[in-house]
Amino acid sequence: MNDAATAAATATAAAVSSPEPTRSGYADGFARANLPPRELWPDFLFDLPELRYPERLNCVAELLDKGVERGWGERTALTGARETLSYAALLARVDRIAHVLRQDLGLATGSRVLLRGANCPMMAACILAVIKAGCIAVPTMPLLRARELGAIAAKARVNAVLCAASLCGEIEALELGGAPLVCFDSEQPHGLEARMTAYDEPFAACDSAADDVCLISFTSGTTGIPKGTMHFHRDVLAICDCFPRHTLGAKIDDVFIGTPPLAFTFGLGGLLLFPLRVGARAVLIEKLTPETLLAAIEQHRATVCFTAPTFYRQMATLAPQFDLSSLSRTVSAGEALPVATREAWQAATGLAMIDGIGATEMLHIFISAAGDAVRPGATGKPVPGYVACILDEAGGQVGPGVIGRLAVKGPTGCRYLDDPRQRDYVRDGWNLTGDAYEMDADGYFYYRSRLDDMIISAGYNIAGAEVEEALLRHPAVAECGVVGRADPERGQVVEAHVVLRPGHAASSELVQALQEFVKQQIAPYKYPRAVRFREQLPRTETGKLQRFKLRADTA
Ligand code: 3UK
Repeated sequence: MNDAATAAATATAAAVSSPEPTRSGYADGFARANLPPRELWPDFLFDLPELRYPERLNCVAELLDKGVERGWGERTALTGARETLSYAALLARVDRIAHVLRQDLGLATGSRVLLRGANCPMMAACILAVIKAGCIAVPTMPLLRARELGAIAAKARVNAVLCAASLCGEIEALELGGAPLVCFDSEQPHGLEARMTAYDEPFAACDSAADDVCLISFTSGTTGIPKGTMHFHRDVLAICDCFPRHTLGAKIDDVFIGTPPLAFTFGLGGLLLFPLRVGARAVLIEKLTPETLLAAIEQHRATVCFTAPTFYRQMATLAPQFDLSSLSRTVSAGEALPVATREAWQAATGLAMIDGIGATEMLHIFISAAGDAVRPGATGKPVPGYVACILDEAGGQVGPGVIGRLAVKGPTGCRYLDDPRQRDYVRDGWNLTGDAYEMDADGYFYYRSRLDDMIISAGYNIAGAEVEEALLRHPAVAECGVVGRADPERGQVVEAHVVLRPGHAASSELVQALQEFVKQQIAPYKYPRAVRFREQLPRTETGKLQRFKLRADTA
């Protein structure tokens, strides 16, 4: 290659991976200024042609305005408990809210807007409007209290808050440094709906850069100070063009439903962004239980469901009472999917579960498998667009059959907002999720445990999930969580916390029966030396078991 050709090739490569930031479309430079230093970024991969986005990009204009231009205006975009919005109606609403943000509240582009609300069309419209207006969405979960909200508002230096009227109490208790609070679902004279009536013009989307931050999502971490993960306009489209396109096979006539909050990126993608990308419909309902989710699937003839493994386990028992014939794909994420749960769900519905591991840092799912590619016990293979491997303590890649740290890269990756923990999550360009995984010779990835949850007992490494798997096969066990408890002799002992199914009573005979049952299935040294019965297990709003609470409970 001559020099000119080499230079041209380099220039093309540079444009694809955009190592230098482009001209920001924002007046307020807070987000860019607080990105981690370049050398601490993960590598980004844009090998797939569908991931090469233009330099100027507003992801909401791409998802919504383009959808209407494509002729989807009359199609249903969102169905809530009280209202249904077509694509055209959603666009009109988003534009009105965007006018309120920029004109009425006078927010500069690049401002951070904290959002608080349960899953419903209005919450969805607010998130989209913030991003279309060139502001940065900071969605928060309904169960968060003033102290947690205060930490998030301070870290992201929020300039305004949009909050569902029913959840305003916790926000009013905050010191927001003058940032306006506007309530929606409200009849107040200064509420969002009242302010929106002043505007019915279309809103021209902010001319943002593909690498301008549009979303700061705080990790649902069970401990420590929350970490804000920063995502670009291009990242939002990249998640739509990877898992839903290649693994899920999202289609225009799909009806998406599920439980994860829109403030959790699992829900934001699965219940809003993915359906919009293909012109499909999303059903957004708050406070779902296993029963009401099943009823809603039947009522709305949902085709795609997103929820956590424990929800599927409870739904499997109830499924025969409902007509679920519309469902064709069900996605489980947030926690490891036990084989017993996969089997119970498949027996009840005939559906092979699509397990997928995602992370707030990665924005969405990056290892998964669907249909004939499913291998029970494995999460799956890297979703097209991503690569993954297993690393040892020293950072070297290990081969099949060796447990190590899961490492991944792709079009999305970790960029914490001003946080020293960036160095822990990203090493040598790889994103380290904090999970212990193992690969097989065919390239399938198997979850073993969280790295910091590995139980070490009398010199053996024991993955709690494996013991949970075994216990879940017992007919008396509804749910369980297995942790290591400090022990003077063995370092740690395996301790099982068990919720019984109705009709079973706690007894020392049952403890022994469960211990024997585990020994029959897996290496006997892994059996739970302690078994405790509980009414329920402590979980986060995102469906994750709070193991630290089990360990702390010495009662
Ligand atoms: C665990 C899984 C085994 C794993 C998430 C889908 O869960 C999400 O994001 P979080 O930041 O947590 C990430 C951690 O959760 N995990 C998630 N899925 C699985 N473990 N099997 C799975 N299928 O420890 C991971 O590191 O809360 C999930 C989409 C978006 C998300 N943010």
